[in-house]
Amino acid sequence: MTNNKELRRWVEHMARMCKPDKVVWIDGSEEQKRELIAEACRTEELIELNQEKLRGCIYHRTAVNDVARTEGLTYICTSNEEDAGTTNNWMAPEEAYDRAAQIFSGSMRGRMMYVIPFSMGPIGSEFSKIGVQITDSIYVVLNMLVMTRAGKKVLEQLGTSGSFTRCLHGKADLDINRRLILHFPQDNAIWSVGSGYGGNALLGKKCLSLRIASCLAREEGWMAEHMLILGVEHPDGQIDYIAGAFPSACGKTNLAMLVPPEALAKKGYKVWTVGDDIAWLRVGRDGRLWALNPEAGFFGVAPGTNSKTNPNAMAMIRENTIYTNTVLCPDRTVWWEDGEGLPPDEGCLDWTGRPWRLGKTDEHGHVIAGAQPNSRFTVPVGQCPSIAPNWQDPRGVPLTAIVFGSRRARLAPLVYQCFNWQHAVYVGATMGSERTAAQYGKQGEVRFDPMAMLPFCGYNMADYFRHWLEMGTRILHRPKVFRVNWFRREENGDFIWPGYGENLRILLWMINRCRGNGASIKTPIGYLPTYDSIDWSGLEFSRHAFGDLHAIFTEDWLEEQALNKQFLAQFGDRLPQELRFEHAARERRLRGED
Ligand code: GTP
Ligand code: SPV
Ligand code: MN
Repeated sequence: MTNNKELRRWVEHMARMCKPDKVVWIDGSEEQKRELIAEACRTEELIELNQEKLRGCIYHRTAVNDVARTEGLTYICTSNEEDAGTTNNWMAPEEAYDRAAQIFSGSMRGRMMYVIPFSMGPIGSEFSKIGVQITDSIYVVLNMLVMTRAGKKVLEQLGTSGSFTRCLHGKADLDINRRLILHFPQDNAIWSVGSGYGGNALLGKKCLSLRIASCLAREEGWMAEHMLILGVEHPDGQIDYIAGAFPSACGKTNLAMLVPPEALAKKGYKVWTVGDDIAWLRVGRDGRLWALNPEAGFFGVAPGTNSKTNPNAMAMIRENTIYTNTVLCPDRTVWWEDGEGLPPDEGCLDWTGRPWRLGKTDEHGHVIAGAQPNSRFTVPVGQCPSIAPNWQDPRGVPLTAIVFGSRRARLAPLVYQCFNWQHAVYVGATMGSERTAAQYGKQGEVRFDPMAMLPFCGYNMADYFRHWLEMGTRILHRPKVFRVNWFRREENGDFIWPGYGENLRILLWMINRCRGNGASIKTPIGYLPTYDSIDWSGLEFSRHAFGDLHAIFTEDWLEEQALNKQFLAQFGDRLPQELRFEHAARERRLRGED
């Protein structure tokens, strides 16, 4: 299959350890894909969905304790513990290899070992990175075929001597007590065992394109970020590109596929999708910051997706889509909470495979969700109706603005603009967000998630802040940076802001600001929009509610300052001085001393 000696040796070596019945190279052909689907349907790893209503779609249920990334079992394995930093789990490389090897040993007996050569970024682009993933899961192979550019053409690109990230994955017995997700930045290697879920198992995604890539990016002078990328086209045809970092399940996919409200569409505004999860950022020869989406598919959250919230997503997931952990309806279609219409009364199975109907309760009277809250769809990027025609441009797209967004019931206002790059790095570094179903842990609890990268930065986070500051000095035309929160709530718990398509109004204010227009009010935390600086055409939204969205609760902010201080203290002397300075400056402004 390949003349790349290093690759052949590695695959042989891994096969000796895992002892599969057979090694199968993934070539990227339709024919091989069809055979794999047929095989997985035979063993019930997959269920074929209704081919009239959902052509080319398949369904998969994970093990019940394998429904989200397990950050507690995710490690950065560097010889020096300090290089992983306080926000990452660390394990010495020798110990990590040993422990995982024990689990991998013989774990593929009676199974196939699939070898998937893949490229993150367009094949052949000077910015792309090649990986090769070994796995014993057909479900993982099929996901990788969607999420990356995979197969023979990648081997051709790799040639006889090209280097690649070695990505070893095995389900083993899917026992959470024997699960490890290990990163070896010094060896350009990833070993993941014991999970078959998303970010734990599709190693091109968070493991390679963020954790390993962030290490490379720091050495090579670029950035690997947990960001969506979109383009806003103006009535005159000009397009502004924006990248946005939001923690998991906080709205990247939805914002990336935004459909303009009717009144704004009539004026000639359009939104183009470039990426929904990962952005690789580089300084271009023109001194601007350029963003590339290294992925080829979307792995999106299903619950909450419907034709009102995200019509583009609804249109793209009718074909060639892999559904994971949703409800399975009797006609072999799928359903999820806050999706389209109501599920049938009879014959539905929930994500665990048990009979289920809407409103079903457990022995304590709690409603049982039919779809796992982190259930997902996997779909090729090209199927998105709003996909930007230039999304595969190897250079990426030039950024006008960067957005940090998170989920806060009260503290953060709808939007504000950072004073400058250094202030923005402080705002990003101290971003708190309520935990979602995308990772294990107490839901709703606020945790710090700097630049939405807490679980994804492959090295010491203090050095990551330093890297952000340094990048700022290298970008001649720096994007302006904004902070948003679509999730502020009323006393009764309802969201104040309608969100989704209406978010375009906020993006337009940002772009205006970048062009030197758009009124604002200077506050201790940043520049806030005035009511009249927002285009309200087609939406009745009161001045009063707008005020509620932007109220700054000084007492709360001072409490937050104390938490920020505590959070930053863990980085000790490694924390850039600039952030301490920004912290003190905000404190003074909040206390009215500046
Ligand atoms: P990952 O794929 O985990 O990285 O998440 P993501 O950031 O792409 O999140 P996604 O867009 O899938 O949104 C997650 C949840 O937030 C979904 O249930 C959405 O319906 C909901 N959501 C997204 N945008 C908005 C918004 O503007 N307002 C409100 N209220 N909810 C939103
Ligand atoms: C996230 O959790 O941020 C995701 C899903 O995008 S996963 O691929 O599992 O990381
Ligand atoms: Mn994500």
